[in-house]
Amino acid sequence: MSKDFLADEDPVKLQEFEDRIERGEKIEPVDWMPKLYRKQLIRMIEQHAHSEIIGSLPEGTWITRAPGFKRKLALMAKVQDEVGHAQLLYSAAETLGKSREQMIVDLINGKSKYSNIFNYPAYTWADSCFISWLVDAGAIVNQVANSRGSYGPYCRALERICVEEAFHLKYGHHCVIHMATGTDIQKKMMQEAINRWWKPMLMFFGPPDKISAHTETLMKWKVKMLSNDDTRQQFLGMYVPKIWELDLTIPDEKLRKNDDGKWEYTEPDWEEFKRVINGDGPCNAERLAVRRTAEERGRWVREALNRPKATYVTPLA
Ligand code: BYC
Repeated sequence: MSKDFLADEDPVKLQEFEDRIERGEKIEPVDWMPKLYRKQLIRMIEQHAHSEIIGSLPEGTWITRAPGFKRKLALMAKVQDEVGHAQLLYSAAETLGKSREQMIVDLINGKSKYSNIFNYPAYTWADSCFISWLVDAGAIVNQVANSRGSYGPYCRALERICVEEAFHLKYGHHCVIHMATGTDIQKKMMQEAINRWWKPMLMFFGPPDKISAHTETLMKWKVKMLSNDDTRQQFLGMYVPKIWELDLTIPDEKLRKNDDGKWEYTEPDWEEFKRVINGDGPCNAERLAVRRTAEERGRWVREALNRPKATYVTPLA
């Protein structure tokens, strides 16, 4: 597919572009780039931005129900950070020529994708703890790698995001430790959350390399610095021992580290993954309905800000 897309590119410019990437140079918005590079970056950064916005919804519902003032403060700050990450990422995608308004329209119409994992419900506080620790952990593995990639604005956004995510990770780990070492009921709640989220978590890193549509092209151009399987393996290596350390189990009897250092696991249901990312998961309709409402209610603010000849009234007092 990528060959067809590249057929009408200037071969000299394409070679120069690929040489620059090979040398580890950053590509900036004003630089020449193949149309496919631009298109793939818009797709990926836009999906990432949407994931930050939608990802703040399952956790956001726990702000009012967080157990205690300190947890409430920390969760509020975390959710605010996630929305801020979306702003950074929408700005990075805009440098490639797609407007923010169009990205939001494509999200709420179901045209653009966002991460599979946020289409599952956060039933209990323990679900929110799982997201804060392990979903953020998975995101960090992906983002630290890709922050060393080729497109300047995306890499700089990722660097900044990773610094904030590191705080989220500590907060999430603290929450899970508290639950796992608390009362029997707390520990049971945490275990049930792990059981619920494990398969969507494995899917979070994308389909296996052998069926991943975009990995080869994106890795060649250093947009993705690790393949889906390598990111998943890195996550398993870093976090399975930490989960076991807390005397929690993982709902996969096959899960183990082989002598070659690779983790063996039961493949999640990739048909379910396809259904969920294409709009048919447990919470897709609810998530998009929330964004649609936000778009409608906030429209007057955006229109006012965009009015070229806005007149401002001086307050009387
Ligand atoms: N979910 O060829 P592939 C966060 C799609 S937010 C949905 O392997 P690619 C957080 C893929 O788009 C951080 N769709 O794709 C926020 C493609 O479909 P299209 C989330 C997925 O791009 C708040 C098709 O499947 N992180 O952590 O090479 C609170 C084929 O896949 C998924 C990012 O967004 C998925 N999981 O690789 C707490 C990272 N996986 O577009 C936490 C940025 C695949 O052809 N994204 N698809 O219709 C990436 O790094 C890459 O896009 C992926 C997939 C590794 C996810």
